[in-house]
Amino acid sequence: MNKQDIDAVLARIEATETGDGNPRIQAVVNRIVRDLFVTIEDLDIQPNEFWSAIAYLTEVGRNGEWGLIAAGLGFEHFLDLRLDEAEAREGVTGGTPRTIEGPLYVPGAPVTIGSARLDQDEQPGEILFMQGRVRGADGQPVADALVEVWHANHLGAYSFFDPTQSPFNLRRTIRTDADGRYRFRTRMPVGYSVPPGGSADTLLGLLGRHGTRPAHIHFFVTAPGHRKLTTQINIEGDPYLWDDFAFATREGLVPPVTLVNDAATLRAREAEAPFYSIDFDFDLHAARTGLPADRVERAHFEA
Ligand code: MBD
Ligand code: FE
Repeated sequence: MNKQDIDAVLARIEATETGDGNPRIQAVVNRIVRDLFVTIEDLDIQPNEFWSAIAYLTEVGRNGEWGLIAAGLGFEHFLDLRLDEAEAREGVTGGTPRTIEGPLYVPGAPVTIGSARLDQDEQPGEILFMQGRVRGADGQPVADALVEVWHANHLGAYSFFDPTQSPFNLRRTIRTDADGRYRFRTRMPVGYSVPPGGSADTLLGLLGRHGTRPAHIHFFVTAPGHRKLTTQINIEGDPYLWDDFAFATREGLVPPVTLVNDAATLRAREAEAPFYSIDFDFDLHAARTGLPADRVERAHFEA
C-alpha cells in the first residue's frame, strides 16, 4: 500500500475517537499503531506472522516474562539513558551511576540497622562481605539511608522465583548507621540466565542471542532529601561482564574484589573460610523539583 492509503485508513480509525478519551493514551497508542502499520507494510508481514505474534504476546502475559523481555530487548537500559540525559540537562551529573532494576525485586525484605547477613539459608558459594557508605551530593555521609539489596545464589537463582530457597534469602534492607555506613555478609552470586524454554529464551534464540547476565548485586538506595538510586554492582572477571543480555554493566559499577585470608580477620568476621570483600560507596544526588521522577512505579511480584 502507498503512504497516502495508509494515512487514510489511520485517519478513519482515529476519527472515531471522541473528546472523552485520555489524550496521552490517544497520542501514544495512535503513534504505536501507525508505526506498526508501517512496519507491516514495509516488512510485508503476513497474517500468519501477525497472529503468531499475538499468540506469543499472550503467552508472555500468562507466564510473567515481560520484565525479562523488557530488559533483554534493551528497553530498560534505554529508559536509564534517557533519565541520565534528562538529569544532565538539569545539571545533575556524577554520583554513582544508575542501572536497571530488573524484574526480580521483591518488596518486604527484613530490615536491619548497619549490617545484615543475607545468606540465611545453608548454602554453598564463597563468602562475600560488602561495605561502604552512603553519601550525599555534598560528600557527607547519610545516616538512616535505606540500602535495599538483592541478588542470586551460587546457581544464579533468586529467592521467591526459586522455591528451593527460603523467602527473602539473599534479600535485605539495611539502614545506614550514624556514620552513613552499611555492611553485609553474603555469598558470591553467579550470573543469571533466563528460564530455559521460556518465552524470553525462545525470542532471544530466534534473535541469535544469549539470555545470560554477569554476576551482579542489585541496590535501591533511598534517603529523605535525596534522589532514589537504582543500581547494581558487577563482579569483575565474569566472562559476561561486558556481554550482559540486559545491557546493565556500566563504568563505575565494577568495584575491585579482594580475597581476605589472614586468620585474625577471618576470626574477627566469624568467617569459616577465606572470603571476598568489596568496598563500595553510594553517592546520591540531592532531591529537587524539576527533575524526572526517581521513584519508578512498576508492578512487583509480591511475597
Ligand atoms: C536479572 O537478575 C536481572 O537483574 C535482569 C535485569 C533480568 C533478568 C534477571
Ligand atoms: Fe538480577
